[in-house]
Amino acid sequence: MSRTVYFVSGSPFAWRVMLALGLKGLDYQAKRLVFDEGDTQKPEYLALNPRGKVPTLVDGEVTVYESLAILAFLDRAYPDVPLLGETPADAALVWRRALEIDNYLASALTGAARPIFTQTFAGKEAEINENFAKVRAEIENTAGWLDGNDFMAGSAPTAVDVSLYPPLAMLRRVGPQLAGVPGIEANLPDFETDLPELAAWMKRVEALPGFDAAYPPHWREAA
Ligand SMILES: N[C@@H](CCC(=O)N[C@@H](CS)C(=O)NCC(=O)O)C(=O)O
Repeated sequence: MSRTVYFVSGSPFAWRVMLALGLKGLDYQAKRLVFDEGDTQKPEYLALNPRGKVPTLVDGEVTVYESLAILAFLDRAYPDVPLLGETPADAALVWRRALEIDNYLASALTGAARPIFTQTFAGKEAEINENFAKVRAEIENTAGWLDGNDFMAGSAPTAVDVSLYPPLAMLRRVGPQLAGVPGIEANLPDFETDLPELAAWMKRVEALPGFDAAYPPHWREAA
């Protein structure tokens, strides 16, 4: 049976799905789309995902979009290596934290970073800096989730880990570049020195099966 993930390089929502597939040991074909080429707005892609966003998973006869829905589908379809914990209480914790990532961290990150990367930030500096303050608070909050465990919701990796790693990796990568943007005070932490438990957790995620295959190709190309 064929399994395809449509992704854009660096999309944290697509990256989490690819990490989840790797963690479960599932083979997949990664079909790279390019925003600048209009790939996500082409009729053949809109037929799969009418919102024109990535990711979309096509798994045999099943097509799913919205990354958290994809994780839920994968966990029901392939329950080995659970992404949502073992018990109802585990599942509640995993869902809560995954939703906190999307509703608070990812939304603040988008509000802060998008105007900078699209060069439309002039006049919006105060709002962007407010979003960066929210991003910093959310990062510190997530560091507390470890609570002495190896992963974000206990001793094994879950949907929380695959959802949190991509935005943090993005922040770690862009932080130094933002330092020189006029009027912008991102003040992002240095993970190694300011949040060593989080840095150690990132290394554990980087050692998980399938990590390399999911790594954004344009980051690899730039290295
Ligand atoms: N809630 C969606 C968010 C997906 C999303 O926003 N993807 C971005 C890339 S990171 C996208 O495709 N944006 C294109 C657009 O908004 O036109 C999910 O979890 O899948």
